[in-house]
Amino acid sequence: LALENALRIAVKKNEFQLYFQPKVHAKTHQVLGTEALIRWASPSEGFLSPDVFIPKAEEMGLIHPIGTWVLEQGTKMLKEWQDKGYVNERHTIAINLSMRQLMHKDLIDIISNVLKKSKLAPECLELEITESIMMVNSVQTISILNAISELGVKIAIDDFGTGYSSLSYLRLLPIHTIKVDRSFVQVIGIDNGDAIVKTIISLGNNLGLTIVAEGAESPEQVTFLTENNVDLIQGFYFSKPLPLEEYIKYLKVDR
Ligand code: G
Ligand code: G
Ligand code: MN
Ligand code: NA
Repeated sequence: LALENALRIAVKKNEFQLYFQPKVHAKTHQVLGTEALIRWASPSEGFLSPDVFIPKAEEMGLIHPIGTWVLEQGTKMLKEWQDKGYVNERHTIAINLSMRQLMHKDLIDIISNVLKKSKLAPECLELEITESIMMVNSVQTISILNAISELGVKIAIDDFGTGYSSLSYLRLLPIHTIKVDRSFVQVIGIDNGDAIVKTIISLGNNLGLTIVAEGAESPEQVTFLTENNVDLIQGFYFSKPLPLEEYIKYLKVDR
């Protein structure tokens, strides 16, 4: 109950912050995109992980105002970085969508509105949906994803490889990117980890998808992923998620 009250206050007072984690081009290490990750330091509850408060916000229906704020703030920030020349016009921002957000009747209007308001090119916005959501392969999911795609917005499958879902959705739906789950990246060099990662990458490449590897922490992992033709790498090896000012500093460093 304390958490619920704190969350209601947090929405009212807007106690949230976005952090940004770079996605770098594997071959050149150029920063080509960022993932926006919400953070909440509650005056009463302290720092809480989104793993804890996002499911709570879903239960309470508060995910919608929170999710809309993330979309507004994220698109606004990226447009500002583009206008200031910190990043180029093709730099993307990835924003996570929960199940309830995806199913919300106003989602398409909300996305159109934030694009209009921010003046961000739709192609620069990527929405991350977990593979487990794709398992609910309903008519509704398909029509929502098609509508998002028709706006020009890209769709990424987050935590790819962990959802045990049928692969047929990759062919049937407007998917642009797969994000190789970090549990696979972590087993590079261990047992059959290499074979699994190579297989996921070639699956993605054969389907013409952009492949992002998540959770790369070591130089060995980065080398392996690059040699095996991953497009983009995201992970602590390059940077942890950073608050706005630090992320801008990161962008300004020549690489
Ligand atoms: O950033 P971190 O590893 O703490 O994120 C934990 C989980 O919270 C991840 O699964 C991530 O996708 C999710 N998450 C982070 N930010 C957001 C957000 O803005 N919206 C939603 N729906 N999930 C988020
Ligand atoms: O579920 P999702 O992929 O959206 O979660 C993203 C989260 O993964 C980020 O919040 C971030 O904290 C975490 N993350 C990003 N890079 C690394 C990494 O290299 N190692 C670990 N352990 N976690 C990472
Ligand atoms: Mn994600
Ligand atoms: Na993930």
